[in-house]
Amino acid sequence: KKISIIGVPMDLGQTRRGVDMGPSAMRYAGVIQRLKKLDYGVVDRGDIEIGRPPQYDIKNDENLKDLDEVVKANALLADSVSKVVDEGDFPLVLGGDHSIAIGTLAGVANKYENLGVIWFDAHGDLNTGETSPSGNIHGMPLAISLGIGHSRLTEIGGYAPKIEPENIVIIGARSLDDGEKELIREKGIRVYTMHEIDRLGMTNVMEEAIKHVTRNTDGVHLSLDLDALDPQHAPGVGTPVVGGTTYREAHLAMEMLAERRIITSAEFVEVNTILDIKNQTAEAAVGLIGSLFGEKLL
Ligand code: DIR
Ligand code: MN
Ligand code: MN
Ligand code: MN
Repeated sequence: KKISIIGVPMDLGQTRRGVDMGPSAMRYAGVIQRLKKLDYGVVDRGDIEIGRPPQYDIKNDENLKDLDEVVKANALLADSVSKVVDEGDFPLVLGGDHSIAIGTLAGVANKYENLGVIWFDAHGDLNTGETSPSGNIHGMPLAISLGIGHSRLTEIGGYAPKIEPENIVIIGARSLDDGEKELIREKGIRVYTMHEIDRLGMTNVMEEAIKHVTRNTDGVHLSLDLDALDPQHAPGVGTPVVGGTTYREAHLAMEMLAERRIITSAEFVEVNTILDIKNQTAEAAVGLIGSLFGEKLL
């Protein structure tokens, strides 16, 4: 199977500049060479165009910052991802802030009867304009994909919802807002917080998570926010939270996904090069991508 890479230099889903350079940073860290070495055919489809507001001044209607640009870019991304799937390639999306998961999922989910999702993140990304403390759309994509939130976002791709709550698992959470906790309880979303990772170990968490997302599904999307890792290993993220997964725990998770061959699309997001130290976070992302596609230590 060929891997098609799509870059999304999006930084308008939050307010810290620099995450727009994430796709360049991961390319510079050698993502394409790394995948070619694993004998994959790789096509780099370049970057999605992001509309820039004419002068930098953030619109915030309905507590949704830069909604117009986020909607436009995600509609383009959805089209592009949809074409990749139709051509039989594996879509690998490089971000950009996490608001781009809206477009990735819009492009993928209607190709499957029931799409499973593994959401690797310090956060739940389950806010709406009503519950968000920040108005940042990168804190909302999982809710949007469930069909919860502003209709201009939930209707991207022309259908809603993209996914069902019982087919989702969140791994690595340690910063959840009140509205997110409420939605998790109401919808019965499976969450492995850092507490469960400490307690059960990453091996058992992944065994259970894989069982959960494959129970009822015919494809599984991996959405990996680099802030799931501890800031020690991934300093270049906009919203670091202490107490995250170790470097090896994250790799183990990817290696287990590679063994089971369950992942049918993936995105790696929130690499912020301005906040990074010598491209360490982009390099960590590329290492994880290597493990996800079957790279072995020996
Ligand atoms: C916070 C941060 N929950 C918000 N979310 C982030 O703004 O909604 N998600 N950083 O990855
Ligand atoms: Mn996120
Ligand atoms: Mn579907
Ligand atoms: Mn996050």
